[in-house]
Amino acid sequence: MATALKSDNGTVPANAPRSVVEWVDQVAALTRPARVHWCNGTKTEIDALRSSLIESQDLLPLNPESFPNCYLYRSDPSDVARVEHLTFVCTQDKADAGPNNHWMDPQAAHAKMDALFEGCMEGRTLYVVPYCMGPLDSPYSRVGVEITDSAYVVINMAIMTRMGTDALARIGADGHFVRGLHSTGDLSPERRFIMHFPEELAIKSFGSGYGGNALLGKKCHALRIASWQARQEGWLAEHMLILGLESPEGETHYVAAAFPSACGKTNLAMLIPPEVLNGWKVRTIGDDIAWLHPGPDGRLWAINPEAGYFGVVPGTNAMSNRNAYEMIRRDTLFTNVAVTADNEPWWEGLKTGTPVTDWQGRPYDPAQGPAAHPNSRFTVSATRNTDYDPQADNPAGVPLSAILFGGRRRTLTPLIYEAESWNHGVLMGAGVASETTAAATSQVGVLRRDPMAMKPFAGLHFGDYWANWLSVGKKLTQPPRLFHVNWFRRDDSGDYLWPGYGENLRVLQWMVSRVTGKTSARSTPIGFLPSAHDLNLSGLTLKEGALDALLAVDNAGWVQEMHEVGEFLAEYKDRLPPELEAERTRVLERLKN
Ligand code: GTP
Ligand code: SPV
Ligand code: MN
Repeated sequence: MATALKSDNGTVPANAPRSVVEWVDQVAALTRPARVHWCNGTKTEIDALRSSLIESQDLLPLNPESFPNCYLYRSDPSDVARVEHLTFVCTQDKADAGPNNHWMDPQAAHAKMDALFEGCMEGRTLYVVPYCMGPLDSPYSRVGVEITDSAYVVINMAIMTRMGTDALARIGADGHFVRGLHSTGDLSPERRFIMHFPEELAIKSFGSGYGGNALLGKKCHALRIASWQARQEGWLAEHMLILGLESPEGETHYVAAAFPSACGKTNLAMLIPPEVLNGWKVRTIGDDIAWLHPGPDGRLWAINPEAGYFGVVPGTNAMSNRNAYEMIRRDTLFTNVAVTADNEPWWEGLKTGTPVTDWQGRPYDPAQGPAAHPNSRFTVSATRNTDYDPQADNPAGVPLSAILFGGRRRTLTPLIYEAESWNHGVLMGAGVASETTAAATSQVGVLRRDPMAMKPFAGLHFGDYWANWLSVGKKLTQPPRLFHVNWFRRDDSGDYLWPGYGENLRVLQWMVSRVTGKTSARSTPIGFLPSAHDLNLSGLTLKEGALDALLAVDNAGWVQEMHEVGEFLAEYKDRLPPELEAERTRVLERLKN
């Protein structure tokens, strides 16, 4: 049996499969680390890694009285978000990556990346991080190993995944695992690439230590690689939250929702009902990723592959999301927030306290921009959420009653509308458009098509991805109902028409009443909408005219929209499923009549 280099963590774990050991050896020969550390995921290990990061001042302890066991990490100022222009899907046939991805020939990509990885870990530690996406005992879960030279990545992966010895044991039983190789390199944006090889179940990421670029179990594995596998195997890997909504009568409905990055998934997943709606209860299964499988009962079953939250910090306060606000007051890793004189974390939208040091560690000066980076993040275990649903650990997952698509759109798309059929819903999801956010490095606020919130994350041709959605739908005898929502409509002065956050429950209520058949709806060319009196608005004051605007279908605007959706879909040419074009034509005809 091959042996790895001498490890400072004792030796190679007894349960390490040969395939993993051999791969670690190959990578160590290429990257030439000073030592190899096989992670076991124990508290002792993570505590020691954290202590070493504190010693090197990479991690700053925050106020231990008000924020016990909380730490601040400041990234390189050029490394604060996902880099979509440097993210590639490398398939043998370029067509398989689709016009929706940047593509590179796999051989060329390996050569490029291996040249960067050569000797890059000299003097550093190579960490071997075995992880399981999903409950350890779920048939739907998948395993991977990330090799990284960043201790910050290791402590994040320990929160975000089931990491360590048990995951390694599952690889032994599985045989297959996703190989993720990561190095922060010298953090030069010139030498930063996130490469995916779906046919090889491999990822190579170089030059960034940030979230989605570096925590390879998350977007790289659980979305880009998994969406490729899902299409081959007949399931769905999606950028969705999962929540359980319990009515006052004690009936629970599980709902998944796909909103683009920084468009409200974590907030909806942790919703606290407004007081007038007491008796309702939301529990969180997941806040970012869902793996959906058609079950033998004809329902669609969802698991959350993650074990923690990597959430947007700005905007979190006791009013908007009290759950998250309380949750991140202990045992939390903050990245790129500001700090107060009391050494407490601070961010825009917190509504209390004053920043003295900005996210880059400079004395705070409003002339230099926001105090916290707009994409500053918290990493925290899901179990810290007081409304964490124990069903999240159910190996079978939860059966979905509804799926929501949504985007951040200041005009046109109503507060909520419902698809007439699964295929119509797939068109609705495919046509999602949303204003870009700080979660990726590019201009913010630009409207772009982001089908199913998967534009940056589908590791395959969108035509093939939609075909898979349609074929999954055919397997479901009790499909979830499909809806589209928009919390982000604005008036001419730029103010939001809808209060959002906890008040979104009123929209979920209508959705549940549709699922249970307890309410009728207005049939319009774009789908079913509630009338104003169908929504429970007690105790809510909206601006004059807001509700009418939120529930209106602007015919001329939608004709234009459907033409634009048509142009967008046409980019997918011969791989575009004809059913989508048929649905679009049907909607357009209705709009014109
Ligand atoms: P990712 O983690 O990037 O995938 O983001 P996410 O979809 O989980 O978004 P999140 O819930 O973190 O919200 C992003 C931003 O939108 C935060 O600043 C929130 O305060 C804000 N936000 C969330 N929900 C609402 C809402 O209903 N209305 C308004 N106006 N803003 C919201
Ligand atoms: C997103 O951008 O959708 C996130 C954060 O959830 S990241 O992990 O960077 O992808
Ligand atoms: Mn996300």
